[in-house]
Amino acid sequence: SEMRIDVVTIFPEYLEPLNVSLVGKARARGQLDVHLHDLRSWTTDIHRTVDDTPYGGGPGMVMKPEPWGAALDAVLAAGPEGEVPTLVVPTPSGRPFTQDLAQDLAARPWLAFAPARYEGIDRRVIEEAATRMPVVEVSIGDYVLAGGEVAVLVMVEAVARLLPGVLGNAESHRDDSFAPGAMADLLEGPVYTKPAEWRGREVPEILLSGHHGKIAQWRREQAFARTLANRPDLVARWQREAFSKKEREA
Ligand code: 6GU
Repeated sequence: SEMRIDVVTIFPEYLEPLNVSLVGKARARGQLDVHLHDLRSWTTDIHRTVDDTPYGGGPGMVMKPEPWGAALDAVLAAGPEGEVPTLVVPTPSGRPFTQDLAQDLAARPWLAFAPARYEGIDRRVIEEAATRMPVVEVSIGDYVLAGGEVAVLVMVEAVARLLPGVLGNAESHRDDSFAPGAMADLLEGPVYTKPAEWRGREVPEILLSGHHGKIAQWRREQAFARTLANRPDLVARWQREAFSKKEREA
């Protein structure tokens, strides 16, 4: 049930955090098999060139197709016979990375990530790869990073914690914000630990009461208030969904 992950990048050192904490431990336990590759090892010129000027003009540089083509050929050849990875291409113009997509990716045995720098990768690389393997272009949010490497860290961490046996107990992600089920699409509320008073601030009394039903109710209210304050778009979506359900039933 081990998952294999390949990452092709011009900055393998940017992926060093994959040795640390949850992902590092999953690797050490053999739950995750991560292979980092330097894209420049598939260049053939003395300058190890990976970029060139864009056809049609415009700012910045575009990643050349040849090193990416050779790199993806090598990644395919290095994996299990007859299997192909799902290729994840981080880009601000991709589809949004969500908990649903993290779960979809976590169910796949082999992922390959192709983070770009500059203005992106020559389009033909993505088109040709899609004839050989599933390809998904993914954005981690509505802002622009200098490259896709940090997005790979985000996605690998979100996927790794969903793999069987990676988190301490299976309960740990049941209440996650965006997890499917009762708390679906509700943000998590505040949490507290000892001491019961700190710098004159007390833990909400209800949490010390031992009334499990009232505590659960209070937590739902807190979660709702936080969702309304921080994510009014989610609340508006529930309202639209409730309205269309009523329409269907009418
Ligand atoms: Cl996946 N890549 C880059 N370069 N910028 C981003 C992004 C990805 N997602 C949001 N911004």
